[in-house]
Formats: sequence, structure tokens, C-alpha cells
Amino acid sequence: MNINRNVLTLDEFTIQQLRNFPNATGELSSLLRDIGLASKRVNVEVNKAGLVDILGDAGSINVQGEDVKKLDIFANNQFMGVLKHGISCAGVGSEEMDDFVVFDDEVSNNSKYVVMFDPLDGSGNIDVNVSIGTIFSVYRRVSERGKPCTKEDFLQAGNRQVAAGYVIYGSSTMLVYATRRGVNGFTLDPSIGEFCLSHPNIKCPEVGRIYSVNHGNFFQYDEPVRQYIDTCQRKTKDTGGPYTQRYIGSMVADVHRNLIKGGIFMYPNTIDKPKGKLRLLYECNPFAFIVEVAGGKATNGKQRILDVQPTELHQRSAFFVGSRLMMEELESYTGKV
Ligand code: AHM
Repeated sequence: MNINRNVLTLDEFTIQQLRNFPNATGELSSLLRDIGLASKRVNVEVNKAGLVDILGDAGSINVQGEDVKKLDIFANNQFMGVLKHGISCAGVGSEEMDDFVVFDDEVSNNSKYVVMFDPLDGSGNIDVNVSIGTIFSVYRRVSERGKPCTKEDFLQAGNRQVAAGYVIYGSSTMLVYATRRGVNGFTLDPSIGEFCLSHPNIKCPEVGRIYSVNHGNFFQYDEPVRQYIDTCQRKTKDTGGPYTQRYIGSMVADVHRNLIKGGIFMYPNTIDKPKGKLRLLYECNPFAFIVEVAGGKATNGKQRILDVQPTELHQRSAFFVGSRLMMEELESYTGKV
């Protein structure tokens, strides 16, 4: 049998990275392994989502007599479970939970990190077989080790992230994560049940031709944003166009595509949602970190996302993210950030 040993698994890759840091404890690698495990379990359930009518709807009892949980609750429990039982995480914040959760036991209290996650982003798309995803973000805690973690650990600015990533449950399932050293993508090989390095050292093209925004809200956006969208629509060959509008309504899929192909994703504030829709801690910060490490930019229209000091766990934000030169063109309308 021909085994391609050039293909590294997620575990092999993170362990290899460790060798560059003789003093590293391996806690981050262990955390990423835990996240990889939870996402494989979620992947299995996401793939069965279409069978929900046969097996029983959420809230009902399935044929085995078990409660059928909504997929987003299932995903939340999986990520909570692996992180609680692991050795690297002192507590978690989740888009699905009102408050953060402290894992108050001896091992967790001595752990270095806290993790924030959106267990199943875009879950409104599950019923129609559109890609959905998990987003996560890792911070070194600021509270004293040996004691339970505190709210301050979770309310850190995005520029203090140690790592961030996402899992996209799509035509294939991928885990992409960034540390300050780079962004790497792993595709799940279902035959061996492992994430394998498929997209090493991802760089976001400086410019692309895709803009992603909910056009249905056009007349609710501020004038400078409308002007920029108008410019996108008028691009010709001579001005770097024509542009293509692509908007799935599943942020993980939209930003993943633009990261790889080059493009800009926008979720501006609207009249109905004056603070924006997306969550700063669970959605904007992780993607801002990933895209910046890959060479792109991310702002709220006024400020670099990663410099915003959060005040609430579920704080919302306007969000603009993507290829550097496209972001700079947007800033020529909204003001330089
Ligand atoms: P959710 O937290 O309810 O899943 O909403 C988040 C999703 C993002 O994935 C996506 O970019 C956005 O909401 C789409 O919103 P809209 O339908 O308003 O364009």
C-alpha cells in the first residue's frame, strides 16, 4: 500500500510545531486535539441532520427512546465536555450560554487557557443542507493560576488571542486554525477519521473579486457602506473587476471562501440592528485574528476589531473582514482605520 507520509495529521502537526519551542508545555496542542475530537463528533451528527424527520425532530424521543437534542445544543455539549475533561482549559464561554462556565477542579484551575466558542454558527441553515461551522478562540488567562478563572479572562481584547480557528462542515469537513506563526487548514479524511494538513500556511490574497454582504439590508446600511457596495457593483475590468457577489448567510463558509480566494465579507450595523448582528467574542474576534495572521484586515468600520476592549460576553459588533486592499478601499469610504 502506498502511504503518503508527507501528509501530517493535526496531532502530528501540532507536536511538530512544539519542537520549535523547547519550553512549551504542550497544553495548546492538547487543547487543539480536544477541539478536533469534539468537531469530529459534531460532524457525524451534522451529516445525519437530513434524517431528522426519520429519527425524530428536536425535542422529541427517538427510536432508541433517547431525547433528540437540537444540533446546536448537542455541539455545545460536545465542546464543553472535551474541554472540561481535558487538561488545558480553565473555563469556557459559549454563544449558546448566557454566562461563562468555570471548570472548578484542581487540574482545570491550574490550566493556562480559557476558550470561547460558537458551537454551531449558521445553524439556521441546517435544515437546507448548507455548510455550517464551529468557531473558537483561545486566550491565556489573566487570573491567578491555581484558582478558578474569572470574567476578566473572557473579556480580553482580541489582540490577546493565542490561537483561533473554525471548523466548516461542508462538502468536506475542514479545521482551520491560526496562531501568531501562521494559518493552517486540515481536511477530515473520513477513512482514517483524522484531520490531515491540506492547506499549509494559508495567505489571504491581497485583493479578490468577491464581496459578501446581505443585499436585502442595503437601505438599512450607513451611507458610506452603501457607497462602497455601489462601487463593488460598478467595478469593471479596468478598475479590478468585475466583482462577484457571494453570500451564503453562513459566516464560516462565507469567510472561509474569501480567505482562500480573496474577497471581503461585511455585516454592517443596520437600522434594525444598530450595534450589528455578529458577536464580538464568538464570531468577530476569532475571524479577525485568523484573517490578520493570513495578511488581511478586520474592522468594525471605525476601529481594528482586535483592539476593541469588550465589556460584555455577548457584545455585538459591525464586522468587515477580508483582503487587505479591498478593506483599504472600503476605508476610503468609511474612514481610515
Ligand atoms: P446565528 O448566530 O443565528 O447562526 O447567526 C449568525 C449568522 C452568520 O453565520 C451569518 O453571517 C449571519 O448570521 C447571516 O445573517 P443574515 O441572515 O442576517 O444575513
